[in-house]
Amino acid sequence: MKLSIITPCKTKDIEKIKQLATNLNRQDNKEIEWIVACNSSELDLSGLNFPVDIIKFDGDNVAQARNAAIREAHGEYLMFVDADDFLLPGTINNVIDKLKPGCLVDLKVYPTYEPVNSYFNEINQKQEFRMPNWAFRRKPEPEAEETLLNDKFHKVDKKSVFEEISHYLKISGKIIPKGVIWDNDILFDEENPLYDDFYFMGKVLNIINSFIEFDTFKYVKVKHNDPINDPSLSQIECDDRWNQMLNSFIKTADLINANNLKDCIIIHSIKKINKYFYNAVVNNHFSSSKQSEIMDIMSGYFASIDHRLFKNVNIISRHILFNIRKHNYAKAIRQMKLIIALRYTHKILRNKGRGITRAYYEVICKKLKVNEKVIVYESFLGRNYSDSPKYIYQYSQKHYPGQFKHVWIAAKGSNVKKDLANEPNTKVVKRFGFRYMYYLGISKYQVINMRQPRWFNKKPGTVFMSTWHGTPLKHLVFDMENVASATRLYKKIFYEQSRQWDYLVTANQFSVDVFKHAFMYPEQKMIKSGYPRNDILSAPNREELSRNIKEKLGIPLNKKVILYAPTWRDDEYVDVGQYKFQLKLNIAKLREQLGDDYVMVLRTHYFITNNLDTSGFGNFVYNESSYDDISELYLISDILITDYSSVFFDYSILRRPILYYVYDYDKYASVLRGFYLDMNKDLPGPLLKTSDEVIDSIKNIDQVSTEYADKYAKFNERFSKWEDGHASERVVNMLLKNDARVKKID
Ligand code: C2G
Repeated sequence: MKLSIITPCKTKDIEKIKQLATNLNRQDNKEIEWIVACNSSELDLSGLNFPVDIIKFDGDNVAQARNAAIREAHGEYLMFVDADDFLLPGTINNVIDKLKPGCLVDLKVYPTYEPVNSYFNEINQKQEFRMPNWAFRRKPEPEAEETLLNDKFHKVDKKSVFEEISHYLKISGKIIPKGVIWDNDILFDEENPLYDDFYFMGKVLNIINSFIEFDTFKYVKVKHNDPINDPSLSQIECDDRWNQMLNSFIKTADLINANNLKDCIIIHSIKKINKYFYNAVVNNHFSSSKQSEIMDIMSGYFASIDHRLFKNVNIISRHILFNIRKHNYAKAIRQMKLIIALRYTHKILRNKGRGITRAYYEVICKKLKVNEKVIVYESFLGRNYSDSPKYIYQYSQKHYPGQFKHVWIAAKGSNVKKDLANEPNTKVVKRFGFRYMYYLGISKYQVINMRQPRWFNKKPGTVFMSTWHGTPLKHLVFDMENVASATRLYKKIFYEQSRQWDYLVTANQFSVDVFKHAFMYPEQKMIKSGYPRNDILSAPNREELSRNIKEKLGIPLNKKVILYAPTWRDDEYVDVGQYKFQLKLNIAKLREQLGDDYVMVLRTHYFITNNLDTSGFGNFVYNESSYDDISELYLISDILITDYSSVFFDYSILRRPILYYVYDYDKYASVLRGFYLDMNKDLPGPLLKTSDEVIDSIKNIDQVSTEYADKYAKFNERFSKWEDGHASERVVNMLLKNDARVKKID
């Protein structure tokens, strides 16, 4: 047996293990032995695509798992592949002939946030590996050459070498001769499992000098995007991390014989400690007395290091670290605080306007007393006067007149100020401006339909209400595997922000059930009310309202109205948070075939920043993408065309026909998101892939309605049972329930 592949496994990794088996199968190589180390005997690994040896180990950490597997390995070489990582097909065949005793093979690591299952497709009920697009861009591999590690580390003063060392000290992508490991008793560090491979690879590099690097056949490392439920070793938050890090640095530096390598490792450790120390001071970790034990370990370590190596950090950091070395801990912390303050000031000055108002919030507004009478509202990041905050506001104005000061947040370029110009007791403030910061700081109530800013500091005694903005169809947050459209820390940040919500407004039981897992939000804090924004759809005077809105928009009263309201696509963006939309619906054809009886109201999602040019469609298309309130557009329309947008849940309250124009269904459903509903079964209208199908359905809309009548009724039963036109009342009652001063006027 040539190669043993070792994979530590937790019980919950079972799906990933199945995918890795498929991946190993695609290596088409008979000389691989696969060992999976697990501490539970309950793991059922039958029926995998690749033969596996299961090793049961005692203990609970990854170092123990890997060590147990090393002891049982039969291969001449060892490779460590974690359950959620994989190798491109052909990788093993490409390198196996080049393995040499005493020589380390190093595959370049390709880090990705794409979830492992996006690389696998179901084909004929079997999972098949799907080659990622980037893999096709591979250049032919040049003849891999043997290099000597010592040559590489010779020039210790080269910055790139220090950066590289952290790569060499990780096991991902390394193939190591087993003889070297067995003969030298090299094992993972079970006492410091968060840094176990640092010590392990340190020992390996101490023995092996020659290595071959492969650039194009990569080890694909899937990075974790859910630090809350599935943290990687580097994301685990635990009190012991500092101890483990320092101990592993000390142990590793101690065992290395070659001076160049030793220096590189020490420099790497100094830089890492400096960075950690900075973060620890930011988070106030070094204020408690128990941390002096860690400072003592640091001081001892620094005292043992050749002081010349400190020149690799900048002069200020060096000064601070030397103070730690000299046991001047309080002074080191003070100096670090000063650096932090200076950096913060620099950031503020660089950001100019927004930085200064933020500083105003941090330094002043955060400390101001709460004003019991102020309610702040924000809808779609201040872009609109709309959605549930609007109807909560209107209800409070009507039933608690003169009892509150209402503050609306308006983004630059929005109509909010205009919309609210004549409203009593109402102020409109510019998002991120001084007054915005002030009112966020002093308001007792905040009613917001998306997330609050990350830096927002909810004060005790205040009430934060998240109304959210739709019944979920697309997978959200913790159910989303692909967070390509969001940042690496998206889930963690979302989790922390939603812990500040006192209430979450929900439209139906289905949403309650989804939010429990998608947001990990407790059911007892959800308000089961229906959406305030939908009250208008059951208003007794909705005919009259509809006529008024049509007149306001100049829409002819003698034509029927088709509302086209698609959602955004995670992969079609111009910049962070700015998405574009390509109109795939053949509007010219729709106009030609339906223009006599219909007009179309086009409404793009609020994330879409490109302005669609509809000037060529005469008086057939009304582009209302910047109209404030989509609920009003629902009221005036006779048919809705949408796709994966939550708009149809609300629209269905009107019981009018809904068509789904889903030209990119396969991509959206499987690659971009994934849905909570089976779109093929659960929807109250047909899925249409072409403009012709859309036209045909509109021409035969009565027939479509009859066909979908049963499904529509079931859909209403499931999603709009709570929508009786009184959601605002229920929600405001909850919002103000502990406010003894207010007096409701019916
Ligand atoms: N919306 C709109 N115009 C559109 C699409 C959406 O005004 N063309 C508004 C609707 O109020 C809708 C809300 O934005 O309910 C959310 O839009 P979605 O298309 O569902 O997408 P997203 O913003 O990703 O929210 O739980 C709902 C999810 O959060 C989805």
